[in-house]
Amino acid sequence: MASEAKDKKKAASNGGKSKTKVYQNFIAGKWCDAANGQIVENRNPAMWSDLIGTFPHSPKEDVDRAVKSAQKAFKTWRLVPPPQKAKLFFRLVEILTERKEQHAFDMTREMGKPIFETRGDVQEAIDTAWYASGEGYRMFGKTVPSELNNKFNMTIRMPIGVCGLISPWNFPMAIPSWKIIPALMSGNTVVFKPAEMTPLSAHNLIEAILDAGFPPEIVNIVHGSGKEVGTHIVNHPDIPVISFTGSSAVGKVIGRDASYMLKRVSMELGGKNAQIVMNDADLEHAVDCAIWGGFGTTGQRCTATSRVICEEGIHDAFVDKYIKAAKKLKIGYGNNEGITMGPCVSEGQRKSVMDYVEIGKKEDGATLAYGGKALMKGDHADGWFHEPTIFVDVKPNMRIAQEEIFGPVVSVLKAKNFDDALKISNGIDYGLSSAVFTKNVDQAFRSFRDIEAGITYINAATIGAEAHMPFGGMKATGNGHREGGWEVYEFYSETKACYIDYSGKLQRAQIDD
Ligand code: UN1
Repeated sequence: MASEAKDKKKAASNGGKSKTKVYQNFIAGKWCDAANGQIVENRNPAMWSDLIGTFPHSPKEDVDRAVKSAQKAFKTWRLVPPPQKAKLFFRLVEILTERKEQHAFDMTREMGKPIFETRGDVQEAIDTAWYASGEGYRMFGKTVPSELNNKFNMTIRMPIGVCGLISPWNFPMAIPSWKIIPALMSGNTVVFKPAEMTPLSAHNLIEAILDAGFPPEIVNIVHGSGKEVGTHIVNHPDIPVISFTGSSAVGKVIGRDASYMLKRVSMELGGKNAQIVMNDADLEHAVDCAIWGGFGTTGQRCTATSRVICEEGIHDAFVDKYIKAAKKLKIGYGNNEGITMGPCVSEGQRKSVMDYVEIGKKEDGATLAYGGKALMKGDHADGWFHEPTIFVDVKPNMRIAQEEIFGPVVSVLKAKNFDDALKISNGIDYGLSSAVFTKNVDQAFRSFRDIEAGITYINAATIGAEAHMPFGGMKATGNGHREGGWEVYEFYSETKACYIDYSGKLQRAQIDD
């Protein structure tokens, strides 16, 4: 692998042996160490003693170098006809498909979700590249009739420049692909900072992009902290476009700073998604979906089902079956056979889950119905495991019903009827995903109309958005932009209004006939 530095001198502590893989940044068309030579370790959250490799811990000078190169590369990349770009994305589809199993294995090893989930994560990147290869043959503008004779109006789409892309650890290849692929397809160049906890999947994606034959200078990856590398990207005067996925707290700062500099900024932030279960719902199906939505990815999705709102008549039966189903989850290292739920991504993340369980236990009236403990013994002793946890008798204003937990904790609430369920579902700051289980078509359509969320599913879990559909949320979940599908191409391109007057004389709009 070209990217693994031959010099093993900097290998981090692994008992004095020098087998540790040393990964690098990719800046200005070359793999390179951080300018200050600093490195950080990447470890397996299911087996903390498993050291995966080391990655650069870059200073902001590395961002400066990446931006300079990306600016230069933009001058030529913007002129490459989109159908030619499309062919490169088609090659990327082939390469990622060939490497899917290895990339999934690597991803499970570095962030913990089971291999069947990480295969899906890689597939989401493949789907995103498929979509881009088609989009390259469209990139439509519009023709619009002019109000004057002998005049022609149209709009075209223009690339913008260098895009600063900052991604989270829970979808380590899918979310970077949602950003990098449409940014490049639209003719921009990229400076990419992946999450510190999942640098290997980001590295794998960049390597696949380079192997597909894209001009190397159009994409840069700078590993490092949010505080130094991320902040510098957001505030860099030569990066006009910022896309960030992460917490609402960080998003507010990024939004403030980037907007002040008049940048185009897209933010995908938190969620507190509810699954509503009406009395007429198919109970088994609703339980299956609440297990997948609540405990898939160990609850570490922005789209995770964090609340289940049951109509009174189905509540007790639902809770009974939900607990029985949660007991069947097999918790462990996700590259092992039969595992259905992995660890939390880090010690800090598990600590935050444990804190929320304590908060839930103290909330007046809430009952811990299942789980509630960190798993620290036997096969679980070397990782950041936590039991799937279910609270019942939860009231809408409790902290566990309001705040994003980002872990395997689900609150079950009771609703008197459909209107009450909608009110509870909407009674939060966030608005990303939502689900309603009902056989009543009127309620299904009212859900689309009345739920304050960017995504509403009928009879399907709150997780599992498809890459060619718009993805994003309302309220505190973001600032109105969408990733995925056709909408993201609006974000990564400017619209230019073009007029051609072929009358040969002065024609004044709004004045002459
Ligand atoms: C996220 O949780 O940040 O819809 C993204 C889903 C996935 C993407 C989740 N396709 O659950």
